[in-house]
Amino acid sequence: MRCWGAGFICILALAGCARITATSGPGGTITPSGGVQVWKGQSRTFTWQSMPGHVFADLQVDGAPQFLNGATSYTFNNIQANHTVAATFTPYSTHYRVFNSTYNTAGTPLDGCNACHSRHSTSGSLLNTYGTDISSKRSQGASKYQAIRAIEQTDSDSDSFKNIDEISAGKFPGDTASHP
Ligand code: HEC
Ligand SMILES: [Ca+2]
Repeated sequence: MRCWGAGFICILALAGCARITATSGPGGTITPSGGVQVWKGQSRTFTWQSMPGHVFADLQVDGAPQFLNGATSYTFNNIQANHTVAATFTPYSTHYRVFNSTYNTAGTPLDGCNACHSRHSTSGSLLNTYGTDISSKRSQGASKYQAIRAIEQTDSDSDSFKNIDEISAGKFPGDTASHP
């Protein structure tokens, strides 16, 4: 049963309703969006989609960043209070393009900034261990392409799997919790 927006049923049963406010930044959309009314105790799933030239960057729930590891939806279970959910998107970076075209990772969990950044950071300051290894090759003069090729046999996150084996398996080479 639906809980109607500012409508009749919700006014009658105000105590039984909660609202989830879903927003998306430029470069993408979230579904459903806006003020979503639900009956308390219900669940609600939100999905997001980036627009061409952009990639999903970050999901904040009640203002807190979520660590999604490639998930493309978020579900509130047993909703008891109002919540917010906000998806943000970012334009492609060159590193991102080079990585995706080299390893064919578009549409896989690795298709995002967090292959190299611990979490998307618009300042670019948060590199994970794999990103840090790329960065040190770069400072020795390697191009972006050369840098990722040069560390294929390296185990950046020390989880005993080489970067190339992790990437081939769709796992994160800079995250010890993710491996084949
Ligand atoms: C394949 C690894 C990789 C991916 C994927 C990646 N980055 Fe980066 N990024 C780096 C590295 C490494 C640096 C540090 C600069 C360098 O060494 O080239 C960096 C630096 C940055 C910077 C700092 C400015 C600069 O260019 O130095 C920004 C901003 C940034 N990245 C944004 C992004 C965004 C946004 C995405 C996703 C669309 C992304 N990055 C995806 C590796 C990556
Ligand atoms: Ca590894």
